[in-house]
Amino acid sequence: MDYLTIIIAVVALLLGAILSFFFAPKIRKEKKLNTNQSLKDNSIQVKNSTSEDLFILENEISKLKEELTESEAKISEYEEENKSIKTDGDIISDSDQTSDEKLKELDEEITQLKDEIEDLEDEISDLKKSNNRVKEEVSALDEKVYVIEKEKREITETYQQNLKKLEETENENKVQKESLSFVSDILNANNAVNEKFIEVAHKTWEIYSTISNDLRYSLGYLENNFISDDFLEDCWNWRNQEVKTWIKDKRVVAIVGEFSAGKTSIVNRILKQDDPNAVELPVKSTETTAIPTYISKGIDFNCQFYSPSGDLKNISVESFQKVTKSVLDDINISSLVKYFVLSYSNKNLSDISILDTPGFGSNSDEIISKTTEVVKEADALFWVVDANTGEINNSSMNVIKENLQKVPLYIIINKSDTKSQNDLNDLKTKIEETLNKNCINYQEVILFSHKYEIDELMGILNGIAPKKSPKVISRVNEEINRTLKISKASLNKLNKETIDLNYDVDDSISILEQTIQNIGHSLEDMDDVISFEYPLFSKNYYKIKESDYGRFEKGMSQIIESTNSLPDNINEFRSNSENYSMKIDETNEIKHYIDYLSKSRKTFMELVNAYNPKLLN
Ligand SMILES: Nc1nc2c(ncn2[C@@H]2O[C@H](COP(=O)(O)OP(=O)(O)OP(=O)(O)O)[C@@H](O)[C@H]2O)c(=O)[nH]1
Ligand SMILES: [Mg+2]
Repeated sequence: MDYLTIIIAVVALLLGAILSFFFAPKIRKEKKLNTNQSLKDNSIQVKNSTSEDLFILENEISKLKEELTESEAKISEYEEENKSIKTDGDIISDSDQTSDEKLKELDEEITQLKDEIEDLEDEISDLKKSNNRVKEEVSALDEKVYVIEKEKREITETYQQNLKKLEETENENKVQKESLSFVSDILNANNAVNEKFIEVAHKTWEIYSTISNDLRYSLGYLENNFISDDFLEDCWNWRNQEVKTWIKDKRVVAIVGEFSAGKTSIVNRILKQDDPNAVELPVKSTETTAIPTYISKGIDFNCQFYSPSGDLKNISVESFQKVTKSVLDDINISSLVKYFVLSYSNKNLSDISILDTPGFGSNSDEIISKTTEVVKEADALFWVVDANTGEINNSSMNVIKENLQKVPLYIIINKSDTKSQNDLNDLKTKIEETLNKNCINYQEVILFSHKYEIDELMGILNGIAPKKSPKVISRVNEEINRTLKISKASLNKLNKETIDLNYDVDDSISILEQTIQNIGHSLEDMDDVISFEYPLFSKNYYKIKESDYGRFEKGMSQIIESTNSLPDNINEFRSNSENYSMKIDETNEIKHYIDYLSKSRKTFMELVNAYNPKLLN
C-alpha cells in the first residue's frame, strides 16, 4: 500500500468521524430539548434522560479521542516516513506536494476537531451543571412529592376510618331501628282471638287457684298436707299443658346445641317437606335464633308469641322474621316474649311439636338458663353438632350433664353432606366415646343434613313417647276424700270423748254436791243434838246431852272431812270442765274444718266438672 492510499483512508476515517460529530450535537440538542420537556413532565424521567445523554456524549468523546490519537499517531508515522524520503534525496513528486497540502488540511481539520471536542466538553460541563440543578430540583420535588404522598396517605387513612365508622354507625342505626320496631310490634300486639285458648286459660286458672289457695289452706290443718310446693308445681305444669294447645297431647321435641350447628335448618327442612312455599325460620351463618320458637300443627299458618304472664298474642310474620340475635343484642326481650308459637298445616307435624332454641355461643349463661327453662316442657331433646366442628366440646358436655338429662337425649351430627362417610363414621365413634366417658345417657347418634331425606328423622320423632300429663286433678279429689274421711273419723272420736268428758264433769258435780249435802246433813244432825235453854235465874245457854255428844262429834268430824275434800272435788270438777270445753272447741274446730273443706271440694268439683269431668278419673 502506498502512502497516498494510507492518507486517503485516514482522511476518510476522520471525515466520517467529523460528519458523525456534526450531526450528533443536533441529536443531542433535540434530546436535550426533549429532556427539558420531560423534566417538566416528570422529574424522575428527566433525571434519567440527562444522565443517559451525558453517558452517550462522554462515550462519543472518548471514542473521538481514541480516533484522534490514532490519526495523530498515523500522521506522525507518515511525517517520519516523508522526512526520511526527503533526506534520502528522493525526487519529490507532485503527488507528494499534494499530500503535504492535504496533511496541512488534515492538521487544520484536527485543530477544528479539537475545538469541536472542546466545545463538546464545554457543553458536557454545562449539561452536568444543568443536570446537577435538575437533580436538586428533582430531589426538592421528590421531597414535596413525599410530603404530599404522606399527607395523601394520611387523608386516605382518615377517610377510610371515617367510612368504616359511618358504615358501623349506619349498621348500628339499622339494627337499632329494627329492634325498636320489633319491640313496638310486640308492645302493640293484639291478644290472639282464640276463644278456646281464653276459655281454657280461664277455667284452668280457676282450678289451679282453688287448689293453691282454698284447698291448700283447708288442708293445711293436716300435718302432712299433700299440697306441697312440688305438688303445686305439678299443678302449674298441668295447667300449662292444658292451655298450650301447641304442646297438649303432643310429642314435644326441643332442638338444642351450639349456635350455627344448623338447628333451625333442620326445622325448615321438615317444614319444606311436602310444602316448598312454607314460611321459613331465619337461618344465617352467624348467631341467629334469638327467641325459642315452637312449631306445631295448625289449621293454617299462624304466627303468635306467648308472654311470660301467660298471654298468647298475634305478631306479623315480618316481625317474626326480622328478629335475629344481632337485632335483640341490646334489649332484654325476655320480659316481653317467652317464646314464639308458629303453626303450619304440615302433615309431618301431626302430634309433634318442635321447639327450636337459640344456640349456645357468645352470652351462653343467659341462653343456658333460658333454654333450660323452656326445655322443661319437652319429651325429648335433640342436641345438634356441626360435623365440621367435630367433637362436642367440654362446655357443651357440662350443659348437657347439668341441665339436659331429665328426658331422652338424641345427638344429631348435622351438615353430614360436608364430610365423607369414613370421616362421619370416625366422628360418630369419637362422639359416642366422649358421651360414654362423661356418663351421659343418650338414645342414639344420628347423621343428618338438610340435603337428606327426612324419613329416618321423622321415624325417630314419631317414636318418642309423649310425657304423661300429671294426674293432679284426680289426685286432689282423692286426697280431699281421704282427708274428709279422716276428719269425720276424728270428729266421731272427739264426739265420743266429749260425751265421756261430760260424764266426768257430771260425776265431779255429783261428788261436789254429795260433799256439800254431807256437810248439810252433819250440820242438821249437830243442830238436832244442841238445844237452847231459857233458865229463870241464869243466862240462856245451849246444851248437848252427854249421850248426844258422840253424834255431835261425829257430825263435826264429817264436816271437817267433807270440807277438806272440797278443794279436791272442786279441782276435779274444774279440770273435767276444762277438758270438756277443750274437747268441745276441738270438735267445733274439726266441724268447721270439715265444713270448709266440703265447701272447697264442692267448688273444686263444680269447676272440674264444668271444664272436663274426665279429669276426675
Ligand atoms: N352444608 C350444610 N350447611 C348447613 C346445613 N344445615 C345448616 N347449614 C348452614 O349452617 C348455617 C347455620 O344454620 P342455622 O340453621 O341458622 O343454625 P342454628 O343452629 O339454627 O344457629 P343459631 O340459630 O345461631 O343457634 C347456615 O349458613 C346454614 O345454611 C347442612 O345440613 N349442610
Ligand atoms: Mg337457629
